[in-house]
Amino acid sequence: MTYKFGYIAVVGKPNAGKSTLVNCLIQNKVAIVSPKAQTTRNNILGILTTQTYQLVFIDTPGVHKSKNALDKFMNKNIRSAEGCADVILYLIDSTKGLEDFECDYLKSLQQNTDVEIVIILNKIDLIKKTKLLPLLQKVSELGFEFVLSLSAKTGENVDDLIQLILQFLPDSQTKNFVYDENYYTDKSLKFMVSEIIREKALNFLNDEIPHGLSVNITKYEQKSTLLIVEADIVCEKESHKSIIIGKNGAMIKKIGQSARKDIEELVNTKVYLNLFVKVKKDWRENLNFLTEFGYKNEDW
Ligand SMILES: Nc1nc2c(ncn2[C@@H]2O[C@H](COP(=O)(O)OP(=O)(O)OP(=O)(O)O)[C@@H](O)[C@H]2O)c(=O)[nH]1
Ligand SMILES: [Mg+2]
Repeated sequence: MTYKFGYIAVVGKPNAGKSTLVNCLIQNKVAIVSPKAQTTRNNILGILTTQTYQLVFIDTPGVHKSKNALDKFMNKNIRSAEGCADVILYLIDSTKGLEDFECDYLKSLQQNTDVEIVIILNKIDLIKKTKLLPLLQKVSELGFEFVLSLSAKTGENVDDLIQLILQFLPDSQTKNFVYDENYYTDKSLKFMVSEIIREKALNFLNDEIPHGLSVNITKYEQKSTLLIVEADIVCEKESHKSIIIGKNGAMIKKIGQSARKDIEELVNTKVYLNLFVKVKKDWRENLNFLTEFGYKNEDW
């Protein structure tokens, strides 16, 4: 029997569907998803293990220009994922097409890496196949050989992607898996709990609070069959705080109820969840806050 192992970086613009694809590939939810741009902030590993291969997908934050310290942290994550990958998947939202800045990004990626880059035209469930032709043309003009169209949401063509990735990875006579076969992510349950709360907040709140939200777990205690979690939802303005709390606390209650349900499924025990809302002005610029919330670069 021969075995294969590889790291696969999943990159692309915010909202292209990277986290949805990683969840679909590993058939487990490791990364939160929302219609808002810049949902993912940390690199998250999604690990797919079978008898004969282990594929480690690195979900990354969306490629964007740095405006603040949090953006720099996110962009550094993308570069480190590209640096350690055996294969790079570049996701494009087919309904949006390819922007000029993405073409520049892709050209520099081609020049700076030796590994195979697969271009993925995602969200094909939303678009007629004939509408893909101009995009396919543009991608081939950029000189990319491997292009696959799929839907991360419905799973259409996702098996083909796995087969393509496997072709790029060398065979090994020994079982060269790096991760324990029982794990499907590198992240702790505590991290995933904080992300679930952030996902619910992002999904329930409208565009008035686009990116400036963070979740900080202040208490995480397992008491026999009950997990006690206390967390701060941190925003940047007093006006945002009122929106998050909602009329008579209705919004925070909705976020809490929905998060508790998902957390209970994740940890498989009853959960007591208590949420608070805190204002920390300009926290995305403040290195102390970023470190406190787990967004830390080694060189800070
Ligand atoms: N219809 C459809 N929607 C999709 C598909 N893939 C992703 N989406 C939706 O697109 C939105 C963004 O998806 P995410 O997976 O959060 O995108 P992302 O690339 O991880 O975004 P960031 O983390 O912000 O960089 C969500 O509303 C998803 O449900 C797809 O194949 N079809
Ligand atoms: Mg994401």
